[in-house]
Amino acid sequence: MKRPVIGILASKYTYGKWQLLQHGLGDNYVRSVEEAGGLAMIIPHCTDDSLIEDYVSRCDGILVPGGIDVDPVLFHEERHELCGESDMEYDLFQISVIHKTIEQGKPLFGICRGLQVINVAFGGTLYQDLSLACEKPLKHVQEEYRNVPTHKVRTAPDSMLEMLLGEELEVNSFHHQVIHELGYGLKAAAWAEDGLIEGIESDIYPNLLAVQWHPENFIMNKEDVMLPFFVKLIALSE
Ligand SMILES: [Mn+2]
Repeated sequence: MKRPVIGILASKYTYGKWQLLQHGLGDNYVRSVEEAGGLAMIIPHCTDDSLIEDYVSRCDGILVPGGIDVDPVLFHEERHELCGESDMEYDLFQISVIHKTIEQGKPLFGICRGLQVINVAFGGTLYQDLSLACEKPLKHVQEEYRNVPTHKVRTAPDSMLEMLLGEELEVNSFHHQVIHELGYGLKAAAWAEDGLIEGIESDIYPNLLAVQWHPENFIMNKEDVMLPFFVKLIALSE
């Protein structure tokens, strides 16, 4: 059987003496998709909507990976001093990919910034920093290495996440922003112990799943407990 093609959105950075623009993607994303039975295809960032539509149409599923903050203008807020680096052009590229993925009825998965930008693409808002979300947030920017879980997450009963990963699990954490108001049709599917949203799904769009942690980094462990997340992405994309 042919492996489903999973389009993963490239990050944007400059490199070398001439600071030329690059399209980047962490190896852990690629390996996790391959290990779960898919083919990883990097979708380069671009500003042309017809190109974006074409890229999405060549993929069987889309994964929006981690990255920098989302520009608060996109959820109608002024920039808070604690908001990090953002790139409006890049945000608009990703939002366009998300809308086209939904239009084409393809599975949409998100990781970390991916969850945040999906929420914004559906009209939701973010807390620009964890300190604005609750009085005593857990440590969500861990010092430990990428594949080491540092906080617990509880999944919603009867959610896809519960089915895939159980009622409670240990996750890694590398985010200083979180969801504030959920976007249209989205529902919380997992929470950290401080009540912050760590996963989203949708009743309206059942092939949507996004998490605030980084499941791809667990591919570095001997036993990859997060592989079911990627297996589900591949299964929905078949
Ligand atoms: Mn976290």
